[in-house]
Amino acid sequence: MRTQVAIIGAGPAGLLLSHLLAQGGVDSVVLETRSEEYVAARIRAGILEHSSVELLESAGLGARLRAEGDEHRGIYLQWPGERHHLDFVNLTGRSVWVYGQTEVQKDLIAARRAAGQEIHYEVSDVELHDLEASPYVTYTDSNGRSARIDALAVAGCDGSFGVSRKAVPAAETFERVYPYSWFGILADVAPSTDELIYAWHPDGFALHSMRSATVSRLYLQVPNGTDPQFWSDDQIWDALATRLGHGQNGWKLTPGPITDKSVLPMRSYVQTPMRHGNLFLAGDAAHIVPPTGAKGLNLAIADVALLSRALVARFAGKDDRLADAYSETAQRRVWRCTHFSWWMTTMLHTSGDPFDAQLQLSQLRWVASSEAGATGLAENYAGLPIFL
Ligand code: FAS
Ligand code: PHB
Repeated sequence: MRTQVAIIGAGPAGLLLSHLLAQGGVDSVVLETRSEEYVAARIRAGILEHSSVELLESAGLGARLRAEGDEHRGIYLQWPGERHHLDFVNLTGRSVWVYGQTEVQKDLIAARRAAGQEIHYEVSDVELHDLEASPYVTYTDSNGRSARIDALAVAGCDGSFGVSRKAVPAAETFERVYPYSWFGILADVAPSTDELIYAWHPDGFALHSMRSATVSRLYLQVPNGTDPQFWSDDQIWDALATRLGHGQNGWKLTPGPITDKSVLPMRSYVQTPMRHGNLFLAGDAAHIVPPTGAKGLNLAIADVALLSRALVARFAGKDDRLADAYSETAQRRVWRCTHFSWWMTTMLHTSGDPFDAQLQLSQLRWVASSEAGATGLAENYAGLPIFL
């Protein structure tokens, strides 16, 4: 098989890249280890920042988002006895949208199918070869047959457990593992809030998010290694109620049937460079952020926006300048989002250390009371323009 770009991974990065390349007249083939059903159903991110929504709309992928998504002006910061709304639109003119990653993935799968995109699911033994000269990818297809794709470039969009990041020799890596995890639940109950509540509490962080008017998404800070089955539904709702301020100023958290439980470890990871010869990394293949800043999916989208422009210029316009600058350009945003996600995480998650607790509460009071502090959070959360 021959193509211009061999894309490894059919998550949001891989599928959006194939979509944007096709719009630029560049053909690609996508390889994915999992089944289409599995990839479509994975429960992950929930927030699209302003630039992501603009990009998806400009790519013709915004119809269902606008119809079924929910535009939010901002978030609430909560701590015992206090709750403050940060209005991103007043502060920065930019909003965010609640639209689950599963929905983005379904829209991308539908768009790629309609375009006749070649996606090979349930492949295995993917290996990258001759990346500095004439790259090719070998793999075993879903029928157990050996196969090969010759390409002009390879896009590593295979996430944090893929093969692409390991194909970059002498890569420099940066990692910070946090001493806690997120226990996430989906519940068939209307959200008890109109916008997200990020709550600091001595018992630990909690987040009230949502997926729709009838489905809530909530998270609890738990120790690493927590077994989701260890917590009863009542214990989960009790802890959420305590941490989110149930009963404070008449506010109530309404519990409901829990339909999914998962524990997500938290780490920051950045690998540089994001290019080696004709291999380009995008999304979780190159970086991981703790979900506190709602940046994971949005950063993948931003990488792909840059990479697609670079590869279209390279193949359609015979101009290598954007491709040569890709890693450095992408890393500026990667580190901005990595810092913001670390800052939100360390400000909101308790460590048990009383000195830390006072620092965290002081930060929260400053952000909630100072327009400069609130604007700083709003600018980063609602997101900076993709093409800085
Ligand atoms: P993805 O991991 O989504 O996709 C990579 C794809 O490559 C996968 O489909 C994988 O099967 C495939 N693959 C792997 N190895 C391969 C190989 N060798 N060959 C072919 N294919 C291969 N972000 C948030 O902002 N908020 C959240 O709440 C949040 N929750 C998360 C929960 C979990 C459990 C995880 C793991 C991540 C979460 N994230 C969250 C981050 C997440 O949204 C990622 O940022 C986003 O999925 C990145 O998209 P991709 O880069 O496409 O990587
Ligand atoms: C989610 O809805 O899954 C979500 C929202 C905001 C975050 C993390 C996760 O910071």
